[in-house]
Amino acid sequence: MSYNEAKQAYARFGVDTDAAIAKLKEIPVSLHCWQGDDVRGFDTDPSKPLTGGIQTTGNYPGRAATPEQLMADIDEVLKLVPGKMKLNLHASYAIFEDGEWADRDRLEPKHFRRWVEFCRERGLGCDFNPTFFSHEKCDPLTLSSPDPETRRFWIDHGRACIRIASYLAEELGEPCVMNIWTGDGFKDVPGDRMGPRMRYKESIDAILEEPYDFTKVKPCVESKVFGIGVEAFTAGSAEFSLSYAAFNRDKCIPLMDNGHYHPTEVVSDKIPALLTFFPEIALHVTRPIRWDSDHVVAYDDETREIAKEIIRCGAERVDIALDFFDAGINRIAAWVVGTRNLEKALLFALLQPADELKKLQDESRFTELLALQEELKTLPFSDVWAAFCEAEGVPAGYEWMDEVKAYEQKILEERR
Ligand code: RNT
Ligand code: ZN
Repeated sequence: MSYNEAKQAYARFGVDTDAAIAKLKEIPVSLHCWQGDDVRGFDTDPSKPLTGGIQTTGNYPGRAATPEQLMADIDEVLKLVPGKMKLNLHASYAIFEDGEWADRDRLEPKHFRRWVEFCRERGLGCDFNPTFFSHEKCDPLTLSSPDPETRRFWIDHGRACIRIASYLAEELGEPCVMNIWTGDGFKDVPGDRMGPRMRYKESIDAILEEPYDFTKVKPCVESKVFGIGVEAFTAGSAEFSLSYAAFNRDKCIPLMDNGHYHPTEVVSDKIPALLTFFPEIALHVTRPIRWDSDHVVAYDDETREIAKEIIRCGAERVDIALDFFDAGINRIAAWVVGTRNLEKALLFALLQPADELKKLQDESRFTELLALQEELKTLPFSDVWAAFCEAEGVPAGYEWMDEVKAYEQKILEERR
């Protein structure tokens, strides 16, 4: 079928495909740099383990080990994904020049100068994350540690990151979402739950005392139910993080990662729940399998449901970021598949006759509501997707894989 026929098929349901494509082009999605190197970064010894309750599994060859390699890999991904991207960096991706090195409490904007150049040349905005893991100062706690010196170090890190986030926003002319997540927690039943929570709260308060313009720097607090090695307790639980954000609405926003809840909970449903009260929320889109496994985002029911809620509630109120890392398959392919899938889900959502569906529900016409939603699933979506990809200058179909294979042969295999 051609795009024109697809356009007519959707028009019969009152959906304007041109408008959907135009809208999708304007919705920023933050591309996480950490898929390229298994969340290693450049500021610590790469042979040391990843800590903080997260884990990458697999050792597919070709991991990016230098800033140049990671930048080249990101460029390869950008060639193959449609849509408006931002880059999402972690503090551990600081680039030190001339043999200089700075610990995390001493990081400065200049350590991200090359990332600014990278983003500017490609017209990308940039988001940022303090890195409260994979570091010797995790005792293993960070912001909730009972040791004031440990807390001081990590508070200083958070404050340094606010300054860096301001710099990124200023230089690139787009707001910088700065996400606070720690793996603070315990493997087994704690002897004290309140202490760590109170310290965590006070530490985040101290970080947010660093001055910033909330229209440009958007600190978030990301919650989590459990992690590897921190199965029994996490300081930044859902109730803690949400309450923190609610009580500090004038200076931070809540972030939901859809891998961070009990397996039968869905983030799609939580989006309008939070947007009832918060002007803006942030998301990490991932795919949990039985746990927070951070599999590559699939074009599955929950991803589509998340996308529908983003679109229906207003994409301008949701900061969308990707957060997955698979070291068991070609990392570039993993990035491309997951990112294209989120874009597909957003397009699918934009191609829903939202007003009609709402009307059917409000008029209690539930038979038609079900029937119509099922009918929409088999409209010629792939033709609209192809038109979107074409307009964005990226391959529409599986031919993108040829490009990844060629890159693997030419570049990745050289890294062995
Ligand atoms: C971990 C959190 C966190 C990290 C990144 C690397 O469970 O989801 O967002 O994945 O910051
Ligand atoms: Zn996350």
